[in-house]
Amino acid sequence: MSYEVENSALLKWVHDTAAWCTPDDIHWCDGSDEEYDSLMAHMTESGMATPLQKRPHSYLFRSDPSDVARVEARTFISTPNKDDAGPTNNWIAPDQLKATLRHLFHGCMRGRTMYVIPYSMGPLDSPFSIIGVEISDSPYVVCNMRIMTRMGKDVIEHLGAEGTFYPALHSVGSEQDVSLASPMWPCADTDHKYIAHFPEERTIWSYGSGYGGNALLGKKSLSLRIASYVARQEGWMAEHMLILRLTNPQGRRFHIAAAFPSACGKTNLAMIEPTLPGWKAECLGDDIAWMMAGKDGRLWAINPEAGFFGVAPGTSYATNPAAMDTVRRNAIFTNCALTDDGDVWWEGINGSTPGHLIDWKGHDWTPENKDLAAHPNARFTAAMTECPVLSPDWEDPAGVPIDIFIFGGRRAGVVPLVTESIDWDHGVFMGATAASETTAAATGAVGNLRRDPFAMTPFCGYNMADYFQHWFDMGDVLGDKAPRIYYVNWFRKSSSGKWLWPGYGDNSRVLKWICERLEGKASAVATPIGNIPSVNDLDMDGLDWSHEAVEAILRVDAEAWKQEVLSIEQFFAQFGDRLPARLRDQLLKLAQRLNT
Ligand code: OXD
Ligand code: MN
Repeated sequence: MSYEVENSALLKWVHDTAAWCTPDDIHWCDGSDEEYDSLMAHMTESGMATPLQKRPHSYLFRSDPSDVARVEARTFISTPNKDDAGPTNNWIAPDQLKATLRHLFHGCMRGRTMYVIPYSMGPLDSPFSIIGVEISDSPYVVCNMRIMTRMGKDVIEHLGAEGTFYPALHSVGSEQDVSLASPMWPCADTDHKYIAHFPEERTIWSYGSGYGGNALLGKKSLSLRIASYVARQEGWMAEHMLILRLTNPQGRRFHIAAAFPSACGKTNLAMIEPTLPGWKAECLGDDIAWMMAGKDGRLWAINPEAGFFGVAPGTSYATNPAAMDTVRRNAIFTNCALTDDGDVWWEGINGSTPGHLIDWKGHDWTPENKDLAAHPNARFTAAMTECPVLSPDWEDPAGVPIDIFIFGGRRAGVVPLVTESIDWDHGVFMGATAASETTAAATGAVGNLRRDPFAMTPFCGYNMADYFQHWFDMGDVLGDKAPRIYYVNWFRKSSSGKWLWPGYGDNSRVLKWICERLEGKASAVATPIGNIPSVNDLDMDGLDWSHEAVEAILRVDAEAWKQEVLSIEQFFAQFGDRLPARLRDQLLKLAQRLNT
């Protein structure tokens, strides 16, 4: 240990865990460059990491082919009372789940090193921040946590003798001896993977997967599942949202927090390069926002993370130049393809397809090959500080004041490009009924429509009906200082299956309309589903677009929305009496507006 640990609760937990998991060694992480480099050197030696000749200080990893995404079916919210986890979460009683896991964790680190990873979500000096300690037997996890969080010695100093921390225990599982040269990290088979959360104890136990969302426990597990539970108790919000600062040509700033399901373009929007002249965007975060009412009554937000864990396929200099520049150096890549000259490659990176690659499974690949060279959920891990459009205020311990909430999803039909909520309650209804076609970010079928309220279905650490009520409660606290709420759909298609909207930098056209609505400058048309820009309200300068094409993307089809009402009714039914009356009321009002 390169530092003194005075915190007896931490020392005891580490001691007890070591006695139980029986690692060969214990390594207390200090978060230094030397530590990172030496772990990478070790993993390079064992064949697990491939240093990239073309990107300084960057490495490629490949997972086991079965360990490529979050496993929602194996993710549990273990509250003593099943109803407190609610119908959208998997539940096993804490005693039973712990008994199963006690058995699995027993001796699971034999032959391996146990890493103690102290980390802070949020800047150490922020009133928002939470200290966690993850114990893991994966050096890949250590290196990723170093990028994704503030990790190491400073956290231990901050914790001191008496400070409290959220414990998280992780093992890749498997009997496989990782000291043997292995090109992939080991993992357990699907039925023995458990991503277990005990919200009342603020504790996480994750077994059997080395993949990001299942293993980097500061991210989804602590900052969303556990934090959302704590946030409700303490009166703040933990949301699956990017944070973006937009400055208009007159120099007025708008702060936007936006929730989209996984792999629906949050990172692209967080790093948007507006195509509209004079508009400037700065990134503050691409995945998670913690928000509290400030002394001024407004809602203030921080991004608790220190890095990006983004989806690589589809990222290119055309779609997200800032992300491409973010990963030029000091990055970790997972399940991307490898070029012969030592660079990474993925579908949608643009440019010509190389004649030969090593695919994400480690096999030779040529363009005739029908399989994808990179896994569709291949990822990059990179520090926020590598991002060329990072806001200078990204670490402000007070956060930034949020003006606008945006919800959205991937919908080929029905949902127009942008809709403004009528009021807070209607905005909460929009968030609660958000729906999206599923992506490769989680295991399971891709392209199925599912309701994903507030993009929190996989991440809400308690009963979703109570979470809806929490949104109403926050609105009551914020009153007329509450952010305005919008719903967007960049993904609408024509009947022949063509995208109707160019997306990416041109999404700034929609953001401009939203900002001008806040300033009272832009007009809108009231429709049964909310306020929509008319064709002339959207700034389409510089785009060769017909009136009809803009109309098509803004169209509200009342008949299709009547079907939506039926589907929302079905979706709400699962929450029974726990569903807030204010949501039922909103559904009724929508039905009435559609029928008149
Ligand atoms: C993520 C996800 O990794 O949502 O951010 O899956
Ligand atoms: Mn996410």
